[in-house]
Amino acid sequence: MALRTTPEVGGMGHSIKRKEDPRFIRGKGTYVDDVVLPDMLYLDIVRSPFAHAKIKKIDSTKALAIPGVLAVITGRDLAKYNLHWMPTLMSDTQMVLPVEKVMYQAQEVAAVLATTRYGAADGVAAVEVEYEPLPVVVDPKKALEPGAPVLRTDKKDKKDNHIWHWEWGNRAETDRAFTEADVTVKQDIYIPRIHVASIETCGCVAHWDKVQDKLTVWMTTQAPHAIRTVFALVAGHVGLEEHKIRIISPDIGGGFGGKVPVYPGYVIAVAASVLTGKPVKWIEDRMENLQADSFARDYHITAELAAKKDGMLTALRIKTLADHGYTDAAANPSKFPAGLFHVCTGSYDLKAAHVEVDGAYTNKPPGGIAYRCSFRVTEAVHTIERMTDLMAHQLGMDPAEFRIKNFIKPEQFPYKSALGWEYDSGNYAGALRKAMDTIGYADLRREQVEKRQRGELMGIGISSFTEIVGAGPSKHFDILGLKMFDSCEIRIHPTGKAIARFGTKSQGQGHETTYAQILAEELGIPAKDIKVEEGDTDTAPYGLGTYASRSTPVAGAAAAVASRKILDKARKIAAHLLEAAPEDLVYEPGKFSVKGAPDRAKTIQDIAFAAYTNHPQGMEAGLEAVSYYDPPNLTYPFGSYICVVDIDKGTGEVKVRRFVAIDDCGNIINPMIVQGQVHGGLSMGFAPALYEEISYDEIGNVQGGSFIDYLVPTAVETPKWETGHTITPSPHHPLGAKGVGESATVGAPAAIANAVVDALWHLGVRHVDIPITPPKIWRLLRDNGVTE
Ligand code: MCN
Ligand code: CUM
Repeated sequence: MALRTTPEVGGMGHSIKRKEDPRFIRGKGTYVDDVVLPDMLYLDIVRSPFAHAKIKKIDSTKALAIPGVLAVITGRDLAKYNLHWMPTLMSDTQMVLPVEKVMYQAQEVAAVLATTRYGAADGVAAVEVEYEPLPVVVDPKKALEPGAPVLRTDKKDKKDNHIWHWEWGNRAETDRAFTEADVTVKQDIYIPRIHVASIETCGCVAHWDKVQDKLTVWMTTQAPHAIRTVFALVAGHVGLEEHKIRIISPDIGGGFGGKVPVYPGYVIAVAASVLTGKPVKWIEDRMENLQADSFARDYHITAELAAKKDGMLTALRIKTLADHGYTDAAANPSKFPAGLFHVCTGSYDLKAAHVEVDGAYTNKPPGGIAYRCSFRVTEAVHTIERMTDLMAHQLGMDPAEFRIKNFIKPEQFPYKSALGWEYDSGNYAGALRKAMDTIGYADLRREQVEKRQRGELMGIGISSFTEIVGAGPSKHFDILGLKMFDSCEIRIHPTGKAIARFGTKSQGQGHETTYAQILAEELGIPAKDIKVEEGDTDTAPYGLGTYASRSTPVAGAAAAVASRKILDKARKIAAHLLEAAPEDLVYEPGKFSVKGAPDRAKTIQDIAFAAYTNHPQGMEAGLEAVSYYDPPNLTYPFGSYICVVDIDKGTGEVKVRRFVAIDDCGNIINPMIVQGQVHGGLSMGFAPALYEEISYDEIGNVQGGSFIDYLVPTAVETPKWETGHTITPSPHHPLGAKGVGESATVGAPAAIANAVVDALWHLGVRHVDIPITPPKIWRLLRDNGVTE
């Protein structure tokens, strides 16, 4: 996907042409930064060099002297309208701009509004801020110690940095199972902070049109309707009511979860447009994106697994400390502060489990957001897959056979897990055996034995993950109280062409293709005659957006249900045209015919025309339907991944020699798109396994704030993926489909980590935290007496 250069930054002749060319006023470009409006102003942001500091003074004099700089906006300016704080998606609060102090490095401090992008950037450099540094809390464990500086001094009654305690499962039963176990394993696992690296960073163009009394915001958001509601809730009191707000999410250059939250830049741009009456553009740069936008993971986990001598697993116990940065801005369903982490019993028939999570505030940007995660399922899967592997090795059993022995069996579905989830369908051994056959598992184990005798380090790692996607049954799933249904509205025009609009928003997942396929299949209208539209709140039906791989499970189901509503009416019109009873008609996609007389038939196109020209008396005209689909359950895609690694004893470098991924997402709508999703997802699982991590030094300086330090693997490092699938339909989804968008990212890291530990087990290595970097492995080899 190519990102267009910004016309006004492009610099050369063509940019001037583009500016003057009316086509580029909401013209040819397809991303937010391509939106260029007359008289548009530019916003750039002053950011804090300190992780925790009082703001003593903000001096704008020099900035305002720069030609083209119109204003410097501070927290005090926003405070006049009570817009300096806003709610997070987890009902915590976050600053739009600070009034008293900053809480993390790179936090927004003030914003500069100028007539050009360069002017705004020069203005940012000229704003002088006087800070008084405060003690910094980086480590969440230290944050919870008595005497730690209390960070959220804005919360009147807050006396510590503890956000919440959450636990799930049966503690007594679990403890009993541990007492009765023959073998137990225990492991600390840290899953570090990482950050998505979408090609396109975040940004918006906000345009308050006084004449129309309407705010239009083109913005990089995965959830346009929810954002509109949040804007109305935050700014309704200053006249921005929901019907006056239009959010347009145009093409998005990758979301991966990072474009779910509301970032301060959006809100300041809106405020600036309302105040000036002019359109305002804010586009963050790469470093701002990496340093200040919300982060994923950052879970400090202690896990324990119990088993009987014969290798039957009995219980799982987990304690986790979640580093949420300075505010809990996680994009989780509101009832689940740790997301769906409690799917951590994974693919195994565990009788007892108990999980506890504590959230802590630290001087870091908001954490707990997203990186292709399905609401903390990456953390859950990494934990259970590492622990299962540890147990298998501890018992001296083959990790594949050990898994097969402990899997939930096909006949146990629908399966109620010890932590309360009802898995819809699965055939875990089927997927694992297929992966083993594809990779040649038995031969690889023989090769490993030979290599080990020669002193070479080779490992084989497995991850047999279960995903949980498609939030959600609205009984349990909401975000800020908004129930997590999703929608599809279909209108069939008189000539038989159609438009279908959805509450979701593709960011590269190919919804335009796959939704059209669903509709074509159901209605018998060729896909090329169906226009799929998403992302405009003025036209699309309300929906909660695209994340947590919910589009197929929820909006995809809505497409099928809405189609079937259309067919109900189409049948009546066909009966009228054919002078037959509706129940005497047979339907095959695109055509109703009279039972026993196949020549007496009407196509969907005939019926569409009749719906506007010749519909039965008493029936409303038109051929339209809408479905707001509330799924009865989540869908549980799964898969088995096997990976072979070779480790260089001299450098500690891990090379992924082969990686076989067998995925099962139920019925597949488009095999090529699913394969693309799996390839991309595997690459985004490979990345944190071996490369990516954002850490902080002791005074909260971010390490990894640019692509020099934050290592995103390129095609050169990334292995060749060998993919395949099995098909176990979801029994409750109208198409038997399950989501797939995040499966591979959720499942892949454990396969790689397990392969590395498998290569080093005989040296006494029991665990390695991701990212598994060469220095980490080199040190382990040195400490275990292996050097070259
Ligand atoms: N699909 C299919 N058959 C199935 C399941 C899915 O053909 N049984 C197709 C779907 O129709 C859709 C695609 O695969 O075109 C992904 O569908 P789904 O699993 O429903 O996931 P979503 O569309 O809801 O996408 C969200 C998911 C998430 S949460 C992240 S994070 C992620 C991911 O998608 N971000 C992505 N994949 C991404 N891919 C791209 N290119 N860019 C992103 O930002
Ligand atoms: Cu958790 S990343 Mo996706 O859900 O947008």
